[in-house]
Amino acid sequence: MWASLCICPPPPVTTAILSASLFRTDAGDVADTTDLLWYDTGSDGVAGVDGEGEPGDSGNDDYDPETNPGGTEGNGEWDPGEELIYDEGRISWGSAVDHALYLSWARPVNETLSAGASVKVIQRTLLDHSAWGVGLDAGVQWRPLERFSAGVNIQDTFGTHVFWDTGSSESVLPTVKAGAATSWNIRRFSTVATIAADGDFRFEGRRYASQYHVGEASLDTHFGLELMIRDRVGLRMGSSEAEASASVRRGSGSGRFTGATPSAVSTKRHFEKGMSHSGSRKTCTVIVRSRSCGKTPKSATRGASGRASRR
Ligand SMILES: [Ca+2]
Ligand SMILES: [Ca+2]
Repeated sequence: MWASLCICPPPPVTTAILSASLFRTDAGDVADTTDLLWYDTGSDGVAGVDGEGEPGDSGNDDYDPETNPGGTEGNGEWDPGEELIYDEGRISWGSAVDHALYLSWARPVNETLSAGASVKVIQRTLLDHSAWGVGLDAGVQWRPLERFSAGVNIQDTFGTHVFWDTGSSESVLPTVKAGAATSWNIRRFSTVATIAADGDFRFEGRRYASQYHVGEASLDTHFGLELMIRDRVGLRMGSSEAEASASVRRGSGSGRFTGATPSAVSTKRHFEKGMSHSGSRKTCTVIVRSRSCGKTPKSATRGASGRASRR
């Protein structure tokens, strides 16, 4: 949640940046159920009965290669609505691994606006099969005030297309993420408070799987509050898709609002180190080239790296 919230507003991009990031995620114990048997009842789920309005049924779901080739009952294929017969002996287990290479670019447009884009190449392995995909993310950030920023990020801008070795393909429809954050110093308690909110707008018919929906469009929201005390301990609370959470984090990341230098340096070291681990997710980021346009190069490096490493 916090990664998507970007609770620490990134500093303005004052340097043109090119970077490369490599992500790896994996999941074990993925069930392979392709050997399970099923009741070939048709999409209505009832043997000997013709469903109405079900895909391929048209009032008659009995499969016949000549008179009803679209029938789903007795066609020897597992169709939506047909019940699987659970048999543990027919289930095998494997793993799923995703690798994603991001090639990112960002640059300032003017004093308050910056823009960036990432091309992503995806290699996916699921059980005994693999796939390749490619996609594009693009975004803009607007920072009219020192302590306020807003941004829009269009993920999978043209749809991310994944092609499997089975000959099938799938695509991910674009997601529009829009958000804003503001921070202010509470000097009396040496604390920086940050409030952030963003929303994921999707157009893939998630309906009741989302928080709000109208037709094919849906919205999921994220809200967060962080209190960074003495630039050492961050107290966080918030909600993601209406599920509340809280955490404590150590160290800085919002030093921009308290002097910038320590956190900028520590973040720079982080990326110089090259790799971080978070559960089964690993990230490697390399700044390929940066061209200074003046102003705060350390902060700019930190921001561009952070932008490149989020997904
Ligand atoms: Ca039937
Ligand atoms: Ca069937």
